[in-house]
Amino acid sequence: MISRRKFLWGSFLTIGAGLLSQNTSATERKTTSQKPLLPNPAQLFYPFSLPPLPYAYEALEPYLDTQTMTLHHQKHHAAYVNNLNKALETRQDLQQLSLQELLLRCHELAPEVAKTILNNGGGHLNHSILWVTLHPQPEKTPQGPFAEALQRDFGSFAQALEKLQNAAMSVFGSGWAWLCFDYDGKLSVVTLPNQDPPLIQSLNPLLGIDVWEHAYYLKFQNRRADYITAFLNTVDWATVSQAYNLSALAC
Ligand code: MN3
Repeated sequence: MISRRKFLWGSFLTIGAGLLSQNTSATERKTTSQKPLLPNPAQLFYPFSLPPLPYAYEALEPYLDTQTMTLHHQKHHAAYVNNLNKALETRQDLQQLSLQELLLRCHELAPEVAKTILNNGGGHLNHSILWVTLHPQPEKTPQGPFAEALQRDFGSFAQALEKLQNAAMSVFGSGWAWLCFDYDGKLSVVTLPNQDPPLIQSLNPLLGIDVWEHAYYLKFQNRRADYITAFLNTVDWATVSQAYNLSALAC
């Protein structure tokens, strides 16, 4: 059963994307919104595909190394996409559902199918968000209503960063730390295990730090704190700001 709040949340995401595509011409969009949009899971359908990285594998050096980026995208992310497609191959009933619907409703299915969809659908969505929030020449400062919301909900941008870093350090085993906002626009930092996406907690993700060992072990080994510091050097806060500001406008 999907709660009304979650139903509204789904519509909210869709309305946000719709406003952007219908009310702005391609030229206007280029001038007002030059950053990539975070993927909208309500618009992703079977068969799912691996999105290309929006930069070269070596582009985030020296912070995130070429070999890790290559394996992370071509092997780990690709495996989530392939396993998700494989799980739906013989399920025409599920092939009609968006990735958002699959993730919100998978608990209604047999436990093994539900687990496969959550792990691989979540993995696909989380990594699709991850790649677009990073940039070789990142904007270092949050902008617009998002900057004000950070101050309101954390005290300052620096305090928000500290909370996110601490959360990423605190994840036990495999998982992610996320900066999210809820239906009311309130920002929060949460940790989620495995590939559980913030969506299933009725949270809209803005930035996730992947602290699975595959994300950093080749270069940083057990030095997770160094990885988190390096990672944050590649975050494009203009993209993250835009993701919040566009959604706030759609409210
Ligand atoms: Mn990963």
